[in-house]
Order: sequence, then structure tokens, then C-alpha cells
Amino acid sequence: MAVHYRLCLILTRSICALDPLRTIEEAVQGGVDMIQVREKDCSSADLLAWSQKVVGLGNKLGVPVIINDSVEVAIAAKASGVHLGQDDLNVADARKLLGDERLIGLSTHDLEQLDDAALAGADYVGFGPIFPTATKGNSQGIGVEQLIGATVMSRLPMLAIGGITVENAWMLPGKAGIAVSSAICGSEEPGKMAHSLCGASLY
Ligand code: TZP
Ligand code: MG
Repeated sequence: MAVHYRLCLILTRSICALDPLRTIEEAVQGGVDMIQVREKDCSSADLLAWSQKVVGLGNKLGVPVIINDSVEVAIAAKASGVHLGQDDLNVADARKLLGDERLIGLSTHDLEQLDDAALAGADYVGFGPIFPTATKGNSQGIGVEQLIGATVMSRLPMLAIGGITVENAWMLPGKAGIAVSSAICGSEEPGKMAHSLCGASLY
């Protein structure tokens, strides 16, 4: 199922300037239309309990909540789907567990992975990191030109990701939505930040 989202908030509690649930609420008011729960350093039990809270809030606000990495937690928390990396469970196996109703997003980093994502049956792809980002271990950016090439050939809805800020969002091609973590999590005004990001990108 092709699903287009404009602005995905990748939420990590430890980098939130405000209470994380308040960050979500304000960010959604500002234009965020998808939440991804991304917690790299917590137990499965903590991840499940936190994901259930976020799913409850997402239901109230009318936005889908996607769980990073864990298909099991996505199912147990009744989330809208899962976001997988290239080294996580493959899309076909995740689909068997999740069924057709839930979303599967896949991180991609080049054109070959992008093509494979469509064949594997992902619902949307993340593409990046576009700009350098400390959030992903100081990854180097692959650049806007790569992204433009990717949007031309992509058969799936795309979210550009990595180091995106209000200062550089204007450089992104209009066909891609955007996914951000630190720009919104780190803001004391997440609603205004989300609104500015929507205004700066052409999606
Ligand atoms: N995958 C590629 S870049 C990235 C992830 C999870 C981090 C995005 O975070 P930020 O803070 O918006 O650069
Ligand atoms: Mg992963």
C-alpha cells in the first residue's frame, strides 16, 4: 500500500528538550503526520511499555506510530507498523508476521537498495543520510543530488532523512517527505519547529 507522509518525527526520549509526550503532541499540531519510536538503548519491556503509551497518544491525535527495529514490539503495542534497517529482519519475513494492514518502512542508502525495497514489498522508504548527522553516529551525508536521482526512480513514497533542519530543508526535492529526529526532539518549541520544517520543504 503506497502511503505518503510529509513529516515524520523520529522520537528518542533522551534527546527531547521537553517531556517526550508533549513533544509529540505539539509536533503533531505543527504538522508532523507520522511518529517513529526509536530507542536504541532500552530493554524490550521498556520499549513495549513506552511504545504502548505513544500508540495511545498517536491514536488520540490521529497519526500512525511506527516502531523502529522491532516487529514483535510493533505487533504487541498494536502500532501502525515497523521501520527496518538493512540489517534487520528482511521485509518479506516481517510482512508474514505483520500482515498487509501494517506499514513496513525500510531504510535505504543507495539506488540499488531503493529498487530492492519496492520488489521486497516495503510500503515506504527512508533515504539517507542526506546531510551529516550526529544522531546516526556522525554519518557523512550522501547529498541532495543522490536524493534527487532517487526520487526520480523511486516506485515507493520516500522520506529524506539525516541532518535535516529548517536551514537546509529548502534544498530537498518536493517529491520526498522528510524525517527528522534532533531538529524537533531537541527543540523547546516542537510545534513551531515542525511548522517551519513543513514550510521550508516543498512536499
Ligand atoms: N537514519 C539515517 S539518518 C538518521 C537515521 C535514523 C538520523 C536522523 O536524525 P537527525 O537528528 O534528524 O539527523
Ligand atoms: Mg534498525
